[in-house]
Amino acid sequence: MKCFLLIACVVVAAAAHDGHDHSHSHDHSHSHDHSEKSDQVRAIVKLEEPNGGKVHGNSHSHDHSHSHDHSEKSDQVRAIVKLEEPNGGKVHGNVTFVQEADGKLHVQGVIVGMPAGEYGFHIYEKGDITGGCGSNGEHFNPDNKDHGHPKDEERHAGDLGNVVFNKDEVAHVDFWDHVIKLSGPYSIVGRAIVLHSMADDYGKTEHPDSKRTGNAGHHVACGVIGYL
Ligand SMILES: [Cu+2]
Ligand SMILES: [Zn+2]
Repeated sequence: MKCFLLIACVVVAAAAHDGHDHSHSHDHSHSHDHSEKSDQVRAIVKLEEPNGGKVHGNSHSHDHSHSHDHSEKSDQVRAIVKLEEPNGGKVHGNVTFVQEADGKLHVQGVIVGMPAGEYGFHIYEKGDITGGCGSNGEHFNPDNKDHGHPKDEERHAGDLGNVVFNKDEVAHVDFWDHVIKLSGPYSIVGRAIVLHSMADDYGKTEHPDSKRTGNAGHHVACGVIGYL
């Protein structure tokens, strides 16, 4: 997310992207384009002026060659999300995602503002937070599975389990996930992450919402994941 000389800055998010790459080799025939809604890829953005609103920074134009730069880090893909509670709530935090060489995604960050306890932490299919934290669709679920524990075979890709807040209302998030990625059909970039009001039951209870949402209550804080 770049904020150079801007009053407000944004993450452009995939609102309804299925992650598939439709590469047509027959470029001559476009007459059927967009006839089906399913091929339509859309995005949305919510512009906001950050707290304090102090505009600063310089727009560096690194137009010279970077070909030899980042020789060690060039394969490392990273993303970040700033979680916020809508309407001035106190829950907030930053979480980063680093794609490791073994394919696992390292999820690391700090979230503050919830009483001691466990709270569901999930990726949602849409990056639409125009309606607060409630407009981002369902759990990201490209394989059409039931809700589950992150270590289960049967789980939504977006099921990251619970985060644990201590008595100081701080959660130190630090784990690896083997399903979500930062590119391809399991990419979480452009989608929303949500912190719930209750613990995720991992799809293991008789509650009617258990297999769909983990019965984790409402959406307290959220943010849209963007490349770092
Ligand atoms: Cu959820
Ligand atoms: Zn789920």
